[in-house]
Amino acid sequence: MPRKELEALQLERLKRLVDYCIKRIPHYRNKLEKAGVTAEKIKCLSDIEYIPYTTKDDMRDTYPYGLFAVPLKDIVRIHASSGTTGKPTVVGYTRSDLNNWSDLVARIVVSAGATENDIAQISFGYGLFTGALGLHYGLERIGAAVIPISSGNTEKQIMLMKDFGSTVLVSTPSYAMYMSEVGAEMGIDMRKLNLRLGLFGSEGCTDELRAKIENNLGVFFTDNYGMSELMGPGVSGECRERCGLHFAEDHFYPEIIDSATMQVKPRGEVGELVITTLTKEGIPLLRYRTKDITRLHYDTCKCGRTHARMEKVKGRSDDMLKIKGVNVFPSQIESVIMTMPDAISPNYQIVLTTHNYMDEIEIKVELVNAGLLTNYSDLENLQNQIRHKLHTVLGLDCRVTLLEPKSIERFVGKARRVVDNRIK
Ligand code: DLL
Repeated sequence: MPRKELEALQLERLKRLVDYCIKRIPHYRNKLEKAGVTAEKIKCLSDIEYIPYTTKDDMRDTYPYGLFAVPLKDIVRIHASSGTTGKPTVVGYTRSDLNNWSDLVARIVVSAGATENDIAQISFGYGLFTGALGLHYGLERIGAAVIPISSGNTEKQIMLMKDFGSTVLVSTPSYAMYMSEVGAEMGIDMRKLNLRLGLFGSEGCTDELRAKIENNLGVFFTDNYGMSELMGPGVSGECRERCGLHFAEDHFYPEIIDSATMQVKPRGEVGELVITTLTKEGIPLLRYRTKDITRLHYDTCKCGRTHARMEKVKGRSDDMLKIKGVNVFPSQIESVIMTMPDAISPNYQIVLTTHNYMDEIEIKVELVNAGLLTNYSDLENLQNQIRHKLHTVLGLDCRVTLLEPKSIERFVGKARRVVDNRIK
């Protein structure tokens, strides 16, 4: 859709949404009344700035159903966020929400190159997490054959991948990497299987890890992004050009803000992504602060799609580590580790502690070959090389510990790589 038409559609939907929220959700009615916002006040898209932000706290304060805009009889599915502490955030879908969700995921998988001829192995965990069912229905919608295997039981995954001839793998990048290790241990050349496309998402992945996964599994890696509060996967995804994730702007209106001042940033700048759902019925969200850091590009993609392209998520504003006063994103550390010689596996852990009231950072990395552990000078050389590279990239002195192969925990869902034991 030409951008002019798209923007007209967004404006019409935004006005309707404001009216819908005022009429149906007391929590929003109060907030909007306080801010003096009505549908009539929204005359152009930038008038969205009159609307107050929504945060996870709004969802917690109204737990579980307080932000629902429809009676429960009209809700046909409930999911919840994968948060590890406290109460989860709850999301309800109407029949129309589920229909849109399948369409949006179908869009993403088609732009990544999936077709009705594909056999898609869904190795996300099925359950309250939105990843598995989201991709499941989107892939079914395009006519692919879906294998709902879920996550875990990795040897069986690989056996079925081989026997069933799976052509598409759906998982987190870290689980895909782990699968490639287990496949190698089983003596299977994963590159010779039928896999051709990876629909990976739900967590960040550096270009270096992406290249490793592509090489180990023989797949074309595509990234897709979403969030349970907003719907799940289906918010944005890469096309074959892989120059950003196309944002479903007809259903989600994106803004980039400065997390500190909460001001909207000019187009093209990096900042926190804020999203307004334009079509959701069950639980619409106004200017939801995702905490994810990225940048949007509005020029038309080489593939012809006009929807804005979101750069791959750089990190979360609440993931950013402040170590000895220096801002560090775990992805920067991952980048360094991935570029190290083949002696180092892509598994690592970042451990933070306090020593003499100062932050200390230790990076634990695994060796590929245990033989190196007996050769002190090689080991020291490697350690120094990594420390030096980390210092150049981060501007920080890190302790580097080399560990035996396979000694760092593997993940079948989202990886947790940071252990923060600092005294707060
Ligand atoms: O992870 C939804 C999803 C499932 C997306 C499957 C894509 C594929 P949550 O569990 O609520 O939802 O986690 C949302 O995960 O705010 C980001 O911080 C992170 N995230 C999701 N996709 C990506 C990605 C699902 N492609 C949170 N790259 C988001 C980087 C991602 N981070």
